[in-house]
Amino acid sequence: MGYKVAVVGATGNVGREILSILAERGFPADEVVALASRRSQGTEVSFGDKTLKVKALDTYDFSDTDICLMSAGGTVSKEWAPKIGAQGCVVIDNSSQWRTDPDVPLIVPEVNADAIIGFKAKNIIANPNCSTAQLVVALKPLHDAATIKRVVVSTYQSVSGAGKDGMDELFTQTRAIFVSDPVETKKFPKRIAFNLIPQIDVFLDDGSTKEEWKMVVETKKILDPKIKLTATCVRVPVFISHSEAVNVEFEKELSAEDARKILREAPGVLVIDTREPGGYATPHDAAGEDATYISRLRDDPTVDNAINFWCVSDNLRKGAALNAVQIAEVLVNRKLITPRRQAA
Ligand code: 11C
Repeated sequence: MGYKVAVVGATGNVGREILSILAERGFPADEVVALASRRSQGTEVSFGDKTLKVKALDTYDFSDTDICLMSAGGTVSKEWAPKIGAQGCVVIDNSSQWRTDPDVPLIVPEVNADAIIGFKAKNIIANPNCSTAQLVVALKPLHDAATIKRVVVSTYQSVSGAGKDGMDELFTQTRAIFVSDPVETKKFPKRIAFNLIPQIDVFLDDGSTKEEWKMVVETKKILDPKIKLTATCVRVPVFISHSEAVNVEFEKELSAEDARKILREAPGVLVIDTREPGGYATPHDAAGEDATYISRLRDDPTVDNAINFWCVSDNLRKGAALNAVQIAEVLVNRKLITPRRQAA
């Protein structure tokens, strides 16, 4: 018998993407169950060429479910992940609730798959923030080659990072501007259509935002606590894919040309960089794709051993759903879990 997999938050942007990636990649599941709040009970969601009827999370029995892919926000995760884990089902959580817990591994399979073994403490594995996931995929092979000292990153994050409401707000405001209707602002702190907003998540005491803080602490946990990182996170009027302008300073010598060769061989990375008009990846190119795209590789002549590059990836896929499914694949491929219904 194969695995039984539950998807919590199945009606959301990321939940729907998880279902489609499980089907696309032929995940070895005998049964996939779509779960959400009672409000969504009975809603139909697609799973490959099948349709699943959403069941209510709070009445579902996890005792024979092997893996729960959860994308329902921090509050749901705080309450439910420990309860589900205690029933012997491994939770792969997309929220920020467990990422800094020392007993919960924070995993990007291309970067730190070996750390997954720590899941046994709580039966919970955390998926990083979307802006961190694509960044560490690009940084890992460079860190292995020349040891990263410092990273300066500016992000250009799509509205889908803020969920369906964020996407609806960009659409509605854009339409309102075209037909000269009043522009309403609900989800974002300022107008997002034909604008950009240098704030993602709440402000912290030091003037940074929580999104910027997440990039710092998550990169340290996944890659190396010695790496210094400073971030400026910006919301842009793009529906899907986050982009990042990255400056990296190394301990050892590493040119942009060396980096290009290393990144061409790196797992999960696709280099598109022909130094001509259009010879780089844009958010539109990355949407619906699995890779982390690297473009605009060049030396930084203002400091020793430093390079600049541009990094783009689909935030709903590598930044969330794809990474979560890849974590589930690591559990299965490394035989860290066996189907519970077979054992019974
Ligand atoms: C955004 N990165 O673009 C956020 C969304 O910690 O998982 C994901 C938040 C998180 O708004």
